[in-house]
Amino acid sequence: MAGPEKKLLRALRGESFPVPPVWMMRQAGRYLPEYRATREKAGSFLDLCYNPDLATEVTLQPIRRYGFDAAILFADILLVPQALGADLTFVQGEGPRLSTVTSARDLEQLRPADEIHETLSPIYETVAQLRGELPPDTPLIGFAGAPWTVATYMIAGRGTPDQAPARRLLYSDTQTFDALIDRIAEATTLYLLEQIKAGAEVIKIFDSWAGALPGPWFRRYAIEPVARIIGDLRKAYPDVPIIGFPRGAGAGYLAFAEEAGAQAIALDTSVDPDWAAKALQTQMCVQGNLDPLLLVEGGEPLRKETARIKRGFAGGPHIFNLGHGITPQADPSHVDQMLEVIRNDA
Ligand code: 1CP
Repeated sequence: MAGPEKKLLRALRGESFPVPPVWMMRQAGRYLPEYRATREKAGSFLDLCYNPDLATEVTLQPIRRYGFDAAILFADILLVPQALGADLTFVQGEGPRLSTVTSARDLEQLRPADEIHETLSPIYETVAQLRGELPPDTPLIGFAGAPWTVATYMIAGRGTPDQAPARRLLYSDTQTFDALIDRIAEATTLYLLEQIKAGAEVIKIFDSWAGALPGPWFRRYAIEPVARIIGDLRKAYPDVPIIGFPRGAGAGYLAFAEEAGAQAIALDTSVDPDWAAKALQTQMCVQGNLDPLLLVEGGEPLRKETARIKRGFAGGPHIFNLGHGITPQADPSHVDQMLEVIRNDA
């Protein structure tokens, strides 16, 4: 693509910078008054996701306010289950509720993976609109959930602290569980291919519950399905970098880095930067991993930990980010404090 080389894309290709590129997970969200106002206008969270004008607007809000080095499409990982035919609602203050898939019969009720596009076409429209409206030096990140994480919501019908329903289905009806993982993986590949076709320049795959997988199953369900998706995306679009996020993987981060085929690995808050700099950053670009609670706290603790992460990853390719999403309780002025430390190139 012509035009200025975007810093985030250069980091993903292995370059390091004295001032790393920076964006934040959930950078469009309830901590911002302008987001709350737009969301109110949209009606519900899902109405916001499926309204290309308003979804474009909330994607751009944090770029205008903070000048981040990347924008992330405003959507949700649970739109794929919805496109597969699950009933989905978001209960204010409580989170998502879905119809559940816990048997071969439930699985039969779902749509084939290649029938998702009718539901998801407004999302592709948002991507295209964003590519027209973003500043030329701000790349657009498209995303989806990883099959395991999406399956945990489809099986339980909601968020749970430990993903017990999904783990139980894995043990009690492995065949149905595997078929569900395969259906989600296939749909996710098609969804991400369309996002790239519409203009997404980077893809992030969120495996937010990778850490809930029992160790012996990590490779089979957190690495293999993601590796298949990445392989298929790269066959069609070899130059689009992919960021993996096996949150909570612990020791599994090493195997993920070596085997999933991602160009970068996003680190959760539990990962020690000193370890990751030696064990992971020598192989690929790393992204992370400030504790989002520090953006609630602000002040000296925030400045100190921001500087520690910046310093810890100064020797290689790094995208500064949080270890998980920014919370609604975060103070928008604390984001400025974080950015001051990152952008001061001393
Ligand atoms: O406005 C609101 O009240 C809804 C809050 C909200 C927002 C702002 C939800 C509900 N989703 C989103 C947007 C969202 N979700 C984005 C947009 C882009 C950005 O980052 O700015 C992204 C990338 C996601 C991804 C997502 N959704 C993940 C993976 C990342 C993570 O945080 O671990 C997950 C697990 C979800 C599911 C989901 N969606 C929303 C909630 C509250 C949840 C978690 C449900 C639960 O486990 O209880």
